[in-house]
Amino acid sequence: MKIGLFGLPKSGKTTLFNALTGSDAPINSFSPKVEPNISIVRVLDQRIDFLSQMYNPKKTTYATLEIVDVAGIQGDALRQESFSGELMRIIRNVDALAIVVRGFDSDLEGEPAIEADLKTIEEELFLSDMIVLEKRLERIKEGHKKGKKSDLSIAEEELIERCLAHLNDHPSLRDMEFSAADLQIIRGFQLFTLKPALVIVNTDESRYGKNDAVIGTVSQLHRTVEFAGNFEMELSRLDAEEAKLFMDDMNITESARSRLSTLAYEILGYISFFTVGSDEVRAWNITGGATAVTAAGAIHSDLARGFIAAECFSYNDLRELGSEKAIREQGKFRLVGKDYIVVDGDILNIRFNV
Ligand SMILES: Nc1nc2c(ncn2[C@@H]2O[C@H](COP(=O)(O)OP(=O)(O)O)[C@@H](O)[C@H]2O)c(=O)[nH]1
Ligand SMILES: [Mg+2]
Repeated sequence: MKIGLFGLPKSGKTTLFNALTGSDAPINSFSPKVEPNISIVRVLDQRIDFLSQMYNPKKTTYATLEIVDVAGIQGDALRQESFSGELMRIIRNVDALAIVVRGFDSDLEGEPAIEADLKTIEEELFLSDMIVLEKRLERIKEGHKKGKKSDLSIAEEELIERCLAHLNDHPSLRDMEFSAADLQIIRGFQLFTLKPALVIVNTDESRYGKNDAVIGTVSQLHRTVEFAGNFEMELSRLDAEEAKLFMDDMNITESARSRLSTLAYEILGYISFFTVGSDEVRAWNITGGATAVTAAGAIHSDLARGFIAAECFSYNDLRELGSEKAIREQGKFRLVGKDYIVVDGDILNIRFNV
């Protein structure tokens, strides 16, 4: 799961990157080159902690989150330079966008302008999608002129024209309806306005918790979360106990990383299932609504190919009843087929034969 921090220069993206990943990337750094900060972090999950204690495995593997922060160009550079093609290319590959907006006073820009900044960013994403679609359409049409025509290229042409028409009077493609075939084509374009997105209002200690009105407005468009970026960055450098004291002080109940991962799962529609044993306790991500055979495939393609059945019980039952033995005795241990829809917190053991 890859999340890209995206926002205007000096909105605190790198500060947040450090807060979320415990990294030490330079703040306020300008670089003529687009150098992404990339870090892979554990998705904190108390369920894995519990399972690891219970099974005492050789190895415990958490789900991971890859966070990408792109150092843009100097703050006073022209707007189109801040969103250079290279930056856009890096960000285009992420699974979800975390749009960062400045919610603190800045020496240069003054008071926060959360809604206006968000609008600027949305316009940028919109324009970038328009350009991608137009370029692609141009290429297809050229190909057609040269006689390079296929069912796929005809379908693409038709779909792109429909998208561009939609964008004529809509701010994004999010509210457009797509068939399964459309989606298959359009996925390859990695369009920004189709990517799951959340908004991070990056505020400071004095404003934290006082942005409810603007967050309410922004929430109508995107899932929104408020972080006190600088403060959270300092927190990430403390040990857990110290951090807890400061968090209580600010009324922060959960670390920034934990809140971001929860939201990311939500906007991506992901759920977790677990595999357990003396070798390894491990968390896996799949899309909600996925079947047991898809879950098996997430572990290894052989498990999907040779799928026979899955042994299944739920984390909550295990937590409540205390052991696998009790689960069996209470009739909570099930054998499910390939069409079983996996539920968040399922513990699976795939039986397979290849
Ligand atoms: N007051 C305050 N300043 C912040 C916060 N987050 C970032 N800044 C400041 O904003 C400036 C730009 O931060 P940086 O993380 O480099 O922004 P980026 O350009 O979006 O990566 C730096 O001077 C930071 O110290 C915050 O939460 N509160
Ligand atoms: Mg930066």
